[in-house]
Amino acid sequence: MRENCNFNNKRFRLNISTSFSSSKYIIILMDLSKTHIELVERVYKTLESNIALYKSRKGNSLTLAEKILYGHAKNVSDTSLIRGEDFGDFLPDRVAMQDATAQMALLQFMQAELPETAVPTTVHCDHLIQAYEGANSDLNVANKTHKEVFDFLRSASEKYNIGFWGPGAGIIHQVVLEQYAFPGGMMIGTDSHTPNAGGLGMVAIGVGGADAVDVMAGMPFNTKIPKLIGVKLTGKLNGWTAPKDIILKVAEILTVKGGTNAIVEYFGEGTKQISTTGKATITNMGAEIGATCSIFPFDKKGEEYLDATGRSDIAVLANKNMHLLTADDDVVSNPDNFFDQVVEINLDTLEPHIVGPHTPDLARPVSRLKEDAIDNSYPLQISSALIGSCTNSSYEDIGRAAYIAREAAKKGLKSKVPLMVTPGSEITRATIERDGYLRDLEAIGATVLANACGPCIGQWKRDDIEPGESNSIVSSYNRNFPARNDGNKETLSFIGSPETVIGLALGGTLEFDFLNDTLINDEGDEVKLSPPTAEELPPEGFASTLEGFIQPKEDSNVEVVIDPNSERLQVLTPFDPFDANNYTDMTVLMKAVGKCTTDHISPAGKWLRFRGHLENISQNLFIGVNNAFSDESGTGINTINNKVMTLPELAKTYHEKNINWIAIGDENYGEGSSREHAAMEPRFRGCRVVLVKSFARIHEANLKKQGILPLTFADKTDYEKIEQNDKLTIKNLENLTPGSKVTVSIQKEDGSAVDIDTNHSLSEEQISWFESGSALNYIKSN
Ligand code: MIC
Ligand code: SF4
Repeated sequence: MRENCNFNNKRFRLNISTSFSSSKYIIILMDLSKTHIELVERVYKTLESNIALYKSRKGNSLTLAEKILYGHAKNVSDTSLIRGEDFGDFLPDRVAMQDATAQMALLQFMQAELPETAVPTTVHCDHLIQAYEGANSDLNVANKTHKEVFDFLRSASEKYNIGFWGPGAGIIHQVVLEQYAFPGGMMIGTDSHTPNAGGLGMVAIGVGGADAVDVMAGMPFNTKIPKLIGVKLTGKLNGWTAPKDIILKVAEILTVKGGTNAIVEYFGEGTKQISTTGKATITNMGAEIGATCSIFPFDKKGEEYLDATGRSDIAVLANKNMHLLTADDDVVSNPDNFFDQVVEINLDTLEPHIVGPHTPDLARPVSRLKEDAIDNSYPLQISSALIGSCTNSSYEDIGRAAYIAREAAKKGLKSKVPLMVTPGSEITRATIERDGYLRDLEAIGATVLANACGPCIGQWKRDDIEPGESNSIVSSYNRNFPARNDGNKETLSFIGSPETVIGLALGGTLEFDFLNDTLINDEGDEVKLSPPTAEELPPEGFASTLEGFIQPKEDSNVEVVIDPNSERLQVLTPFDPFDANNYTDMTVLMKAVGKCTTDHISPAGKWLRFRGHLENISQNLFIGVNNAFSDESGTGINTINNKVMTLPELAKTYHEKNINWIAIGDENYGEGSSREHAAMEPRFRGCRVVLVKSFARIHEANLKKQGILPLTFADKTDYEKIEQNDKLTIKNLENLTPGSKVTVSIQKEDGSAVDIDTNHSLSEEQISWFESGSALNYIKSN
C-alpha cells in the first residue's frame, strides 16, 4: 500500500508492504539518495529479537555473520542450521543494480507487472562508459552511445520507485558504501562485488538479476546457508603494505574456489587498524575467492566513516547496538569452535603482493616479481598502469598513491608508462580534486578517467597495442581473466594495491622492486621511493554533491518504452515449461577444459552493448571457452556434418533444429561475475543441463533461476568419459527430490552405454522452478 504522510516535518511518500512477514514492515521514503535512520532502527529491532531466538536454538555464542544473516531470516525458528547444504529464506533491506545487469533484471521485473519495488532499490550507471580520452569527453560519448539504454533505465527507475544514479555519478559499490551501507544491514546487488559493503559491517551478497527481482517483488532471497570462514588479523599494516595485500594473501591461501558458499568473517586486533574503505577493498575482493560475502565487525573506524559521510545518526545508533554488530567474545577467543575454517595473517610481516596473470590467486610478494617474470617469460616492460575501480578508489587509496607521486615528482621522476586513474564516485573525485591529489597524479603523467568501471570491464579503447600483441599491464582492480581489460587475450594483467601500481609505473618494468631498488632521475641522480602515508578521511570533509542522482517521480504513470526494432533492448518472452523428453539424447555442445569463467561464457567489453537484448547477446555464447573437442577457443564441431563452427553459431544451429544440448565443464565453472546472461543465453539457445566438476555459487544459482539443470559429477573422473559424439540422457528426472542422485546415461557412438551418478543441489522450491521452466514462470503461475 502506498500512502502519503508527514515525516520530520517533510512530506514523504511511505510505502508499507506487509507481503512477506507480518513482523517486518518495509518503509521506503521518497528520498532514495540515502538510507534513512528509521530503516536502520527497524532493522536493529528485528535483529535483536531474531538473534535472541537463533541463539536459544543454537545454544552457543554467535559469529557476526550468523547474527546478521539469521537476524534477517524470514522465519528464524525454522531456518536450517546446517551450513553449506540447506537453503534458507532471507529478507534483505535493499537492492542495488548496475547498468549492465539492471537491464535484464528490470526486463524480468516488468514481467511481474507490479507497480513498484517492495524494498529500497537503486540503479547505477557505471559499466557502459568507455575509457578513451579522459572523463569529460568519455562521458559525452557514453551519453550519446548508450542514450537508449540510459533512458530505459531512468524511466523504469521512475516508474518503479527506484533511485537512479546516472552516468558519471560513480561506481555502484563506492556509491553504496558512501550513501547506503550500514552496519548490521543485509543487501543484495546484481554485481559480484556487492560484498564491498561488508567493510561497513553489512551482509552484502552479489546475485543474478532474477534473485534481485524476487526481492524487488516482495519475496525472500533464497540462498544456501553459507559455511563460515574466519580470518584472524594480528599486527598492523605498515610501510608499503595495504589492505589490498591482505585480500591478495587470502586469495593465495584459499584459491579462487576456497570461499565458495561461505561467508568470510574478519576478526582480531588487526581489523581495528584498517580504515572502513580499506576493509571494503578486502570484502570487495572476497568475490575473487568465490565467497558468498565477507564481513568486518563495526568499530571506531566505521563510526568515523559514517560521520565523515554525513551519517552520524547511524553511527550513534550503531554504537548503542554494538552487541548486534560484533561477534560474541567467545568467538574471538576460540575461533576454531565456531568457524568451519580459520586462517591467520600477521600484518606486521605481510609484504606487498602482486597477483596474476590470468587469475587472482597466482600470488607472490613484490620482491619476487622480477624472478617470476623472468622465469615465466612475461613481457617485462609494463604497457599501462591503472588505479581506481570499485575496489581501490577511496580517498585513502588515492591519497597514498598521490603521496608517492608527489614525492617522486620532487625527486625528478615521472611515470614511465601511461597511467590512468578511475575515481569511484563523484563525491570522492570532487574531494580528491579539491585536496590536490589529482594534481599530484597528473604531475607525473596520469590521465583521470570518468567515475566508472572503464578498463576494469573491458571498456577501454586502446590505441597503443595491436590486437594479439603480448604485453603486461598492472592495475589495482580485482579481476584479471584473459581478455578482461582490453579484449586482447595476450595482455597479461597483474593486480596489486594502488601504491604497488604507482611504484611499478615509476619503474616502468616488472623487474623494478620499488621496496629495494633505486631509479635514475632526470638529472642522472640515483633516487629511492619512500613508503606512502595519507589521511584515511578528508580532514575538511567530503565534498557535498549528489550530482547525477535522480529521485523517482511522485507520479508512477511513467511509460517505459522499448522500441520493438531496438538492437539494444528486447522484451523477454517466458522460457518453455519442463518436458521430460527434452532431457533424452542430448547433444554435447562443448566440454570446457580448465578455467571457464563468466567472461569465457559471455564476455563483456564490446558485448556490453547487448546486455538488454537476449537474442543479440547470445551471439557471444561460449566465445572464450577452451573446448576439449576443438583446437581454437570458442569453436566446436557440428555433430550433424562434422564442420567446425563458432560455439554461438553452433548453439544457434542446434536451437533452430530443436536439438536439445548439454554443456560440460571443469572445476569452479562460472567463476567471476554475477551476469545472468551466462545462464540466460544457453537457456535461450536450447541448453537443458550443465554438468561440471564444480560450480561457482552465483552462476549455479543463475542456472537454476533460468530453468537449466545444474549437475556435478559424483566421481570427477567421469568428466573424462564424455566424448564429442555422445548422446546424454537424464534418467530419473521424475523422481527429483532434494539430495537425490541423478543418473546420466552416456550413449556412445558405437551403441554402447554407460551410466554415471551426478548430484544436483536443488531445494524443494528450486525443483518447482525447474518444473515451471524458470523461477519467473513459477512466480507468475503462483
Ligand atoms: C565484473 O566485475 O565482472 C562485473 C562486470 O562487474 C560483473 C557484472 C557484469 O558482468 O555486469 C560482476 O562482477 O558481477
Ligand atoms: Fe565495475 Fe570492475 Fe568493480 Fe566490476 S569489478 S563493478 S567492472 S569496477
